Amino acid sequence: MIDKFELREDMPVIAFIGAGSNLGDSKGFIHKALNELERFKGLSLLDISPFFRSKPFQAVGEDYINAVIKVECFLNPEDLLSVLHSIENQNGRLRSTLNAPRTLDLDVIFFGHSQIDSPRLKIPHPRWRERAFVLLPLQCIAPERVSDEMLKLVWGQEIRQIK
Ligand code: PH2
Ligand code: MG
Ligand code: MG
Repeated sequence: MIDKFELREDMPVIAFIGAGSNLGDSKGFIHKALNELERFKGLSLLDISPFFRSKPFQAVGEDYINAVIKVECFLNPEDLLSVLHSIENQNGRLRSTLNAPRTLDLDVIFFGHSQIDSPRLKIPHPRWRERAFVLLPLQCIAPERVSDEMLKLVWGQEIRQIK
């Protein structure tokens, strides 16, 4: 798949990816995503947060497992999104209704400090500040991106670190 993409080896960008799953072997799907990301030539895995378990937020189904992944990215953001979609698809992701339970969801939270607002991609992720399942894992690997003020606003969302 990498053949389609132009690598920008001169200008890698640090990106953060939110991973979530609430269907099937959730931890297994996130581990598989990490393996896929690691093998991918246009990305290097820099860090992974602990895993967190949380109640579905504005969604239904089983509890979610969530984590945030830090990568060095040699792709443009649109291509990164395509890579994430293909990893989701390989892991049985079906797209039925909005926020339906899913085997694997990989969202770009940040792409460096870029702000992108295209029909296909919005970066930073439009709802990252509203979600304890993004803020708590992110704080573990990028504390400079998360303030106490932000954490106060998600206080009350049911979430706990599991590993
Ligand atoms: N993802 C959603 C909607 N709600 N809730 C939790 N706890 N974790 C998620 O990853 C999540 C969610 C849409 O992508
Ligand atoms: Mg999502
Ligand atoms: Mg998504």
